[in-house]
Amino acid sequence: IETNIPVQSRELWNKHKVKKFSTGEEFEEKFISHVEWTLARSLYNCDDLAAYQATSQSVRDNLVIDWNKTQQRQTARGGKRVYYLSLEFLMGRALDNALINMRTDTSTEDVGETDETLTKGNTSREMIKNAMKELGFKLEDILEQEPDAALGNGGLGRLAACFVDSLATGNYPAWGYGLRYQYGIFAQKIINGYQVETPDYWLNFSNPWEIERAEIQVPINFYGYVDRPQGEQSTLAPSDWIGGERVLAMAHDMPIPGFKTSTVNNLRLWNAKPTTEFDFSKFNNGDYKNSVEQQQRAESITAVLYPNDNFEQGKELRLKQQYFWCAASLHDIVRRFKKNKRPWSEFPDAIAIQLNDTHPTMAIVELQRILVDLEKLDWHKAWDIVTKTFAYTNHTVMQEALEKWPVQLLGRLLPRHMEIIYDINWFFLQSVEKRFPHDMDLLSRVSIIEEAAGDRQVRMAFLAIIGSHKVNGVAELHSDLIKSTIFQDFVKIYGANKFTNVTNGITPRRWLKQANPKLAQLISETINDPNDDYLLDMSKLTELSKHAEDESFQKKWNDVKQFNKLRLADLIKRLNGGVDIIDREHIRNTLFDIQVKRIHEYKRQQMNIFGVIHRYLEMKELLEAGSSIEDVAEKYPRKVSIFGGKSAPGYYMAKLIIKLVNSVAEVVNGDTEIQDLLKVFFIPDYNVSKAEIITPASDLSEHISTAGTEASGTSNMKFVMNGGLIIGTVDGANVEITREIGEDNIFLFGNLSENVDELRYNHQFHSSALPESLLKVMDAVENGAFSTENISEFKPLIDSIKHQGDYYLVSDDFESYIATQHLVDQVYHKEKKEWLKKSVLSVANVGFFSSDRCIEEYAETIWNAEPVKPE
Ligand code: NTF
Repeated sequence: IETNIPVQSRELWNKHKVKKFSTGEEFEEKFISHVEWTLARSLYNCDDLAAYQATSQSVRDNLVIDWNKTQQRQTARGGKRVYYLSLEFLMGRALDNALINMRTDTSTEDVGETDETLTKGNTSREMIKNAMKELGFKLEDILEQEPDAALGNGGLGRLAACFVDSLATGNYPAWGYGLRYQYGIFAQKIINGYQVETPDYWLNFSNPWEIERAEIQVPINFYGYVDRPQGEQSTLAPSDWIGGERVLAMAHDMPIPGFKTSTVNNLRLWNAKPTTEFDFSKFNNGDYKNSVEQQQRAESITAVLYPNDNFEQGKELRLKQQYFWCAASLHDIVRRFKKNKRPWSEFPDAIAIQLNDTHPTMAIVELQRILVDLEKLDWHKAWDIVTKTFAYTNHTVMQEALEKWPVQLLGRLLPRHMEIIYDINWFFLQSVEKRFPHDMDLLSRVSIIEEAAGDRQVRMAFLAIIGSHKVNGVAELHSDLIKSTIFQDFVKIYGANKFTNVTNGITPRRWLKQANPKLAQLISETINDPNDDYLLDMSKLTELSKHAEDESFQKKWNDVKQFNKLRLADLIKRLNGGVDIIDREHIRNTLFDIQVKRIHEYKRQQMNIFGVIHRYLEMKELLEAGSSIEDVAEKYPRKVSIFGGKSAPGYYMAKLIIKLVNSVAEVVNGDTEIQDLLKVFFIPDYNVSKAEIITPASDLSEHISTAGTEASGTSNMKFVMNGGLIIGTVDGANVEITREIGEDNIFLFGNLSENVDELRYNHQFHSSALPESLLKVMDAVENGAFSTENISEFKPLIDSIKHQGDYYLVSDDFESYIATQHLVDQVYHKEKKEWLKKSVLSVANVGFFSSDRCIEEYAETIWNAEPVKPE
């Protein structure tokens, strides 16, 4: 590896080499030096926030040492590098995760010896917890000081976060590339039952986890025009793009520690800055204010994350974000490649780039531009390199989420890229025409340019397929669906081998060890794995099966669940203004039924709340008919129905669902007649750190999307990993979860995806009778049973089912949903041993859903990349 330091000086460098702390005492020393030097504070003004900052800085120092060594090692070994391009990384908090993953031992590379005790599962966390105590702080309180890094909307962004954890853990030379938004996903407040969005200015107190790389600044152009040498007509020839607006992309790096390895990878996030160039003509015209304002406009590019999940809005600033990020990342990747002076043809052997959905599709076009315009490669040679480098992951089949950009907008913002897209399309359509002559319909169906009446649009998914060598879906059912629906023609053109499946996964470090320390401890004791090796090899969990029916083990298992339910009850009390709605006395016999995820009609939170209303009405009817409360409890035993999730700010129906949940909660929780048999709560501001409390506390969680709409889902995996059972439709990864854990251990219901088209057709053309149970619920809602001021407030929710074709098929699945909920009640309350057995068996067989398995599959079948292990 190159260096500017003269040979005779290097010895001195080695003599003063920085060292990691590896004992509690060394940590304490570090901590205090950060309080004094980094924060310029002291013993007399170190509050919890300062203690969090100093702890994080100290831990970061350790990570940076390993980060540097990892980068040197990966460069020296020269293996294939993987780049994961994602517009969202929903990281959550970093400190606790670092404490769990980090190795405090001085790595074997330089010292050649390791302190055995420090390589054990949880030792570094325990050590720091004790040291913090000695310093006068409680680790748990310190961890609470950290704001979530909420740079994502939901599943897609959280998947990226789990993937970078697994990439580091598997020792892959892999970087994530994203944007450093100043505002993450908005914070959700619930005011009078309505969602209110407030800005999430997460960088308020400086972020100890980022390393600002002021020296890495990439100029990025927008607008302008294209210039070609005199007489050159062809757009295929090297061309000059004369940009009209220029901003700088500045790098910020976040160290990503692997678990039980000294590999620390990098997540590079770009921040937009004005250039130092100054418009002197404006200035000279006395327009100083305007010329400064124009400069400031640059910062707006990375100001805010677009808050839509499974929906694309098509705003110019969003396209600017996408290109800004793609161009900066590719510039960085190409610069690193060029250092090695390898021929361009070896680019795909050195580099794999994974596109997380179509958001980074412009990277395909940008690489082609770099190769043709700047590096002067022949068009076809360049295109061969491009397609061998990229692979694309699709995360949805829903039309409203598929990206399309107006040709007019794209051509104005990125004129050279628009030419290149036309040329890509031209060669592609020519090849199609050759294989399927005279099929004009096919040509117009697969064209990158959609020629709809009015404005022409660029179909980003098609561009991503054409520019990639592999396309994958995120669960088996979904990967089959994309082949038979939205990408059907492309299967015909490229053959089925280009399309593959990699079922999603989650990291067991955060979602088991960190979120559920009690369960993790019980597991490691039970399977006799004191060093937590099962977190790397989840097949070890199958050992648990042996104990599934052992009564004393079941008791311990249940105790952990009750502990976690109490922890959630505390959170709910705090969020409810200190008012406790959960009867702690009976918490063991209270079923916690949870649905937390983005609010979306396709995810059917409306069906869940209709189910709650149905239950409530039935209970009231029984009481009115003279039943005793004991009799009611017999049929409708204790239950807390918990909701949580954000709606996109402009999504009217989703916001109405939130309001309905809160209105129902108010009525039900305030009804003393039903005593404590039913409670409803909407958890405001659902995010990663709340999920870490909520997930371990579920008895039952709901994954009830209309069949064929949820590509995978990942919270389903999290709940199962924490011993919760699932009520769900035959959709997304629920199918594989069923296969892995066994169909006896999951409550499936509802119509299958192959029947959805026909059911929708029936709704459109025959007014089919709605089930009694649902009509009863709708009547109550329509008659204002849950309305406060405006009786017809919830009418749109009813109408969409009754009069607008019931697109999400609530009426078709409602009865089987209610019947299945009834079965759940029976098993939970009457057959507790059966329930606990199902819970244990679920965890025993959840191993497949570790994101480590996903990453191995991507590495083997898509990237052809190998780990680079520390010696
Ligand atoms: C989401 N897609 C899907 O809706 C989830 O089912 C899936 O688990 C995650 O991706 C992760 O794969 C999107 O957010 C998007 F953008 F594609 F619509």
